[in-house]
Amino acid sequence: MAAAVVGLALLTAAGCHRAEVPPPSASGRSLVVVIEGMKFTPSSIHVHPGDQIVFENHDLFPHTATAKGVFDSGPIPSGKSWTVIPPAGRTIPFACLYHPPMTGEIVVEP
Ligand SMILES: [Cu+2]
Repeated sequence: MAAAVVGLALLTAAGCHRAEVPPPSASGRSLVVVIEGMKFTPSSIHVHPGDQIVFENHDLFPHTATAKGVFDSGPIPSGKSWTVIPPAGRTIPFACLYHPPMTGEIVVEP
């Protein structure tokens, strides 16, 4: 019983900072793209297959991370994040649906 309580406490402590971010897959890394000041930073992200990208919205209003036909975050509210594992074998341009000048690209390296 005591062990279970300790385990729960550890889970809670580990999960409190970014509870919304799923753990990376066994083979993947986790890279963060900050959305702030109407920009994606970095705007060009190089990843390997299986890596996940976490889009964190630090602005005070919603943005999206949208690559038409590939992925669409939907609105990411202020202070929230959204995670995607991009498909392998291509370069994926993306943008914010609300602010078309906000663009970036994901280069998935072999
Ligand atoms: Cu936007």
